[in-house]
Amino acid sequence: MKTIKILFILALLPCNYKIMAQTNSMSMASEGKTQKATCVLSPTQGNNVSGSVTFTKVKEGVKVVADIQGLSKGKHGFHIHDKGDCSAPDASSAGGHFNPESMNHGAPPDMMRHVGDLGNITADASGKAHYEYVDLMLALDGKNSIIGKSIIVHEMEDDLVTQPTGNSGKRVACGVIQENK
Ligand SMILES: [Cu+2]
Ligand SMILES: [Zn+2]
Repeated sequence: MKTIKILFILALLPCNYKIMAQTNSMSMASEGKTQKATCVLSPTQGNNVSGSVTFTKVKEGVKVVADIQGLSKGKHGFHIHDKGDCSAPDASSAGGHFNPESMNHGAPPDMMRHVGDLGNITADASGKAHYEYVDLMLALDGKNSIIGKSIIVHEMEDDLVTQPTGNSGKRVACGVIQENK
């Protein structure tokens, strides 16, 4: 009887190991962190600017792709702002530029910049702008995570120098950045 019991336990063992191994690889995958995030931009009061932005983790950093319409021709400041709150009619509820490292305002390739500084988008005569940039500073997890922050499109060009805003004027569109699940 004892022998049978032992044999039975032995027969079960490899099976348990298999389940353990599977559970481990599953938890590792979910801990594999955010790969993608999306933001839908809606116009602020009195404006007609809308669009979408995607953030995808790539080897070098995070690839940002934006398609925006309803703009006036030319350059418009394009930033990640500190609060994921677009509720105010002028989007002032979104706060200032996302700046977890307490730096000065700058341009995307600068070492000294806000994490949220994405420079400008450029609209053509039909009011459409397409933006693509692989950013080295912003992240989809950890201290520089942009999940739950907002994106703001501005009325005017970001001069990339004026502190702390780039002097790009009013906020014409706002959206909250959400993790893709
Ligand atoms: Cu801004
Ligand atoms: Zn800034």
